[in-house]
Amino acid sequence: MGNVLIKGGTVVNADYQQRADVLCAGGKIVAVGDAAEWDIPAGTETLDAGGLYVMPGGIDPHTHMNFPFMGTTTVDDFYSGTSAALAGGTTTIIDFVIPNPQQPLMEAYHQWRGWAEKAASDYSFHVAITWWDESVRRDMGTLVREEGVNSFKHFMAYKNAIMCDDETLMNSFRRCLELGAMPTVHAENGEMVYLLQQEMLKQGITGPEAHPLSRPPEVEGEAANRAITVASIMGVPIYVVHVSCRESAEAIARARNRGQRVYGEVLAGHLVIDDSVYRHPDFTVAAAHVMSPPFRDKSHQSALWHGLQSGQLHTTATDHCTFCASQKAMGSDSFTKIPNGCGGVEERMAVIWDAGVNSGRLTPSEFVAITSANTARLFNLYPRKGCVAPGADADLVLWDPAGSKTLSAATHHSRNDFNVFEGRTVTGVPVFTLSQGVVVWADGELRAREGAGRYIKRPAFGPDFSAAAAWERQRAPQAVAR
Ligand code: DUC
Ligand code: ZN
Ligand code: ZN
Ligand code: ZN
Repeated sequence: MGNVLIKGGTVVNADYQQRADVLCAGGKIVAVGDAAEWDIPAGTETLDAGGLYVMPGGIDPHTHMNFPFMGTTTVDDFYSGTSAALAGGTTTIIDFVIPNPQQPLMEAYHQWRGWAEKAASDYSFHVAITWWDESVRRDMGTLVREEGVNSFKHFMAYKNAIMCDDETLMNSFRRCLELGAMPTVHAENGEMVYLLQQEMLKQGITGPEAHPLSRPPEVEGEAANRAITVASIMGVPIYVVHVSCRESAEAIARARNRGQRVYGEVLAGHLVIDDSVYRHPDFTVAAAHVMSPPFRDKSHQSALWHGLQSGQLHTTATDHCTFCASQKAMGSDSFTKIPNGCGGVEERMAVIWDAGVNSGRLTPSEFVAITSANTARLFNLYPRKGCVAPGADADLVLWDPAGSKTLSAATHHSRNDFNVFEGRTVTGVPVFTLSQGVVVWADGELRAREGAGRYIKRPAFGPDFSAAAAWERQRAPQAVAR
């Protein structure tokens, strides 16, 4: 790994900005300050960052690469998906191991680890709990203690497939508490969705326009409230993935205002795309937007922005889960068979900068917080990831706030044939991306290297986390001695 000197830029961290040079060596940041005071080794590559922001590379805490789902597999594997991420300034993804019900957790985990070996960027895994028995309980312990998994995902939707019932939520959340791991939830009431889907089909509404009607905001709000309630009873923190509507944003804010540790993630797509896409006359276009939770009417977008601005919501992600037109066509006679998922891993940073920073909703430091630092903190990657400081990984994005581009499937790096941000012109773009101190994106040229990404272990929070939870439990009445 050569040395790289980034000269003359403005370093932006979540908590401060400064004009500074940055020296990278051996894949790490070794100095931040004034290069005139340093001995620069011969052969160091210099990047001129004049007029650019130097920020920690994005961390996308929610992607699905190489995901076998709804009878097919995503078109992006770990190589194409992480390559697209690097082109967009994202240098780490946290993907999901999703065991089939009854599949041993460790078997699924090793399957995903194998698929991910071709990743071009660093990556980590949340593991989904899709069923429960003693072996699941035991394997959660192995994953936390030996494999660096500190978060477990629970799908409250997808009945008859990967959905968790409340008993499994209770069992798994209790186990998360013991292990110091973070429970996360996909909050949608799967029973209600299932019944509403059947009603749509009975009424003869079989196209993609039925998708959002079968998953109204109320089903998300109910599930978010329920998961938060389970977490409160167990005294464990909770992270709600893809908060898409006012109902779940409010559930999170209410619980936080009571002092509960609840965290929320927002997808770039939900911030800027609305549900009119499902009424597009062309099936291919409407189906390309089928993901869960669905896009909402515009009024929900301001609730999500306000949550990010106020600190009641914390991270941004994409749920990057790409299916092409021929895969989406599996649902041409029933919307319930359209594989759920949309892309965005390359576009997230630019879309949020454009809609967030350029509009005055976010400062550059707040942008760093919600695209990188907060995720690093919540999932225990900080300060290795999520900040520009000596000792951190040299995962950086050099951002041109004045550069523009038009997002399109014709130019994106995902293998998908559709881009949900098609035609959107954004101002604020990544000019250089560095991964492990290597320039992997340079002014439109992608130099991703298959297999260069590393699996990143995330230690559990352990005793501190349980101590915080024990404080919650003190509030429970003590047994009365008679
Ligand atoms: N939602 C999607 O749209 N795709 C993958 C899984 C999910 O919950
Ligand atoms: Zn989900
Ligand atoms: Zn997902
Ligand atoms: Zn195809």
